[in-house]
Amino acid sequence: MERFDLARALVLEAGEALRNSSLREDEVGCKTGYQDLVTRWDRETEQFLRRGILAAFPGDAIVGEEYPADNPGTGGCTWYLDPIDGTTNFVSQHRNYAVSVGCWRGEEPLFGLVLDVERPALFWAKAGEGAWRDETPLGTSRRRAVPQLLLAAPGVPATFFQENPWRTGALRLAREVRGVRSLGSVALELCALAAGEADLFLAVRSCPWDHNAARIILREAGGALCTLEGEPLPLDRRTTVLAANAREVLEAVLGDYFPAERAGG
Ligand code: 2AM
Ligand code: CA
Repeated sequence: MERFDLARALVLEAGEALRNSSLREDEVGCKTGYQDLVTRWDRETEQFLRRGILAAFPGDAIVGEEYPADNPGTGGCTWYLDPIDGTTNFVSQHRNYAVSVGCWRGEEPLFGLVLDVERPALFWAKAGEGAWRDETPLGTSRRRAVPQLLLAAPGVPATFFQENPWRTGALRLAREVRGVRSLGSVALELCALAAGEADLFLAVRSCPWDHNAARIILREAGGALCTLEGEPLPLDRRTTVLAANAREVLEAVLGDYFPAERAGG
């Protein structure tokens, strides 16, 4: 089986198990604090994905949220796994969470899959072949002027409330766009841009497993991403993320709202 077909089968099976799951309070644990949760389903789902991938492609490397990246790999491909993106939503709502699987060969994107588990809807893209939600082709919105744009911001406290170097620009942007929405899932919010249902995305902290699948989908749908310094998004470390429905919108917002950061100041 090819990597994409394997990934699709694993993601759908993981989603089925999560849809049927129930969670007791004593199965919810804290990582860095009470706002940073992990459940037995995060761990079991990541183990399920890891086992399936390594059984078929033992030389591949895996970077997942819940377990250390212990295998550097010999196959040249790296998989980025978030077993549950939106764990807080999983715990509190049992909806608005995703299974996210991205596969890269070095710096070259291969494919990304993001399953909106409860909808259910599978967002997917193979590099160079467009972006899809199930069987429907996706494209970003045509909105260009800031007052027309809907801003998706998954991490409200970190982006707008806590001190950070981008806060002044983020607050002004939030005031000047059409509206701000926060679903609480980096992967689903980037896919919302791919589907034309939001126009801008801002996160001051996002990890490789959060965005390395959805960024492929967004690029294939016509969108663009970079860091708040205007650099290409790194693959392998936590980063800020600015994403837009089009490259020209990304450049304009970066220049207007985050110019000092871009100049390195
Ligand atoms: P998670 O559900 O996999 O933890 C919510 O704010 C979004 O940001 C979710 O996509 C969440 O992913 C992610 N997130 C939560 N805490 C984070 C952190 N400390 N660094 C980076 N991303 C985080
Ligand atoms: Ca997660």
